[in-house]
Amino acid sequence: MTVPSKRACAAIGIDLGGTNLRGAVVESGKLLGKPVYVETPGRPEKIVDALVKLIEELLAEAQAAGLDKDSICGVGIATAGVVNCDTGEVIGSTGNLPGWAGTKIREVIEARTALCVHVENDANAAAYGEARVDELKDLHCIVVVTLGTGIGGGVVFDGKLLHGRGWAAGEIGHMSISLDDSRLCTCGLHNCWEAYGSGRGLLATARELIAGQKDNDPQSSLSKEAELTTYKVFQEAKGGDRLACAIVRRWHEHITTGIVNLTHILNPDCFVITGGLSQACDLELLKQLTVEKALHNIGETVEIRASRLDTNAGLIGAAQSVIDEVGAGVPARR
Ligand code: BMX
Ligand code: ZN
Repeated sequence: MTVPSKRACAAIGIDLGGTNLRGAVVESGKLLGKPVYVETPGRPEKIVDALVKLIEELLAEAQAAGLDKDSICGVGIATAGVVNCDTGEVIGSTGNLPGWAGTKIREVIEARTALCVHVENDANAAAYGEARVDELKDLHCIVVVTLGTGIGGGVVFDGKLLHGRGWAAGEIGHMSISLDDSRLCTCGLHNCWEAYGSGRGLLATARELIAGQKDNDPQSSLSKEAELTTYKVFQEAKGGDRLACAIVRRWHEHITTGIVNLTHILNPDCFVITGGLSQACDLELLKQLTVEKALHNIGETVEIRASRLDTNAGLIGAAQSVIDEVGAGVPARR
């Protein structure tokens, strides 16, 4: 494995989600070029091949920009799933990445690229990246919520990520928010927050509300959609479609339920909302609903902020963690 030079302060960051792999070279907390996207292949071996190919591509891009291989600290990989950061192995995964659990990402990528690799859960990596942003770096407790294919989370206390005994701290998408067993999550459990507040959850809510419509209700164009998409629901809501507005409102109520639970457990300084669906989220409405549903004085004081790093939070945080690890000279994973 290449031993990075002490001066190295750039790293490759990759965010591996259920839909895309997104990678970039990160230097001093900023992207060197535009992020490169690849569709996430369906099988674990193919995902590993795609990771290696992406790393080679990004190394070439770094070299073209004047960085030699020695100035690259290593590769930070943010992946959906529960990750043992000491070994870099995925130890748990939902149906969003079938068969991914058991993949020794660090071992195989280090062997194939001769670079140092740090692997972190995607939402934890996003939280690590966001918590370094100037306005947040001195706060005591930050909770990052990623709204996308699933709901991910990362909790940062005094600048350090919470990992938990079995590395599953922050798997907030799987907190139970119902008792009626009507929603099956991709993790195999019922009633998970993710089954309501993620993109898939929004579509499940849409199907329920469409099915509950009465014949004499004003007809929504969503009822005629052969294939519902989150995009379509948000578009129709923007155009004032009443059913679409009701679906989006219910989605916000579902998201608020998780935020209120976390507020009572952690009493954080702030929540940062990120992920592919965060742009569709009305943060003022979330705050208003949180104040309504949380204990007096707790809901009022918690901030709900938009992400500063946007959809690059995971890859920036992952790159930063490998830079910090190499800088510290010792594995500083917990
Ligand atoms: C799921 C779970 C989390 C992940 C979250 C967000 C898997 C494969 N994923 O709850 O580990 O953080 O989704 O993932 O187990 P995303 O794909 O929506 O970004
Ligand atoms: Zn679940």
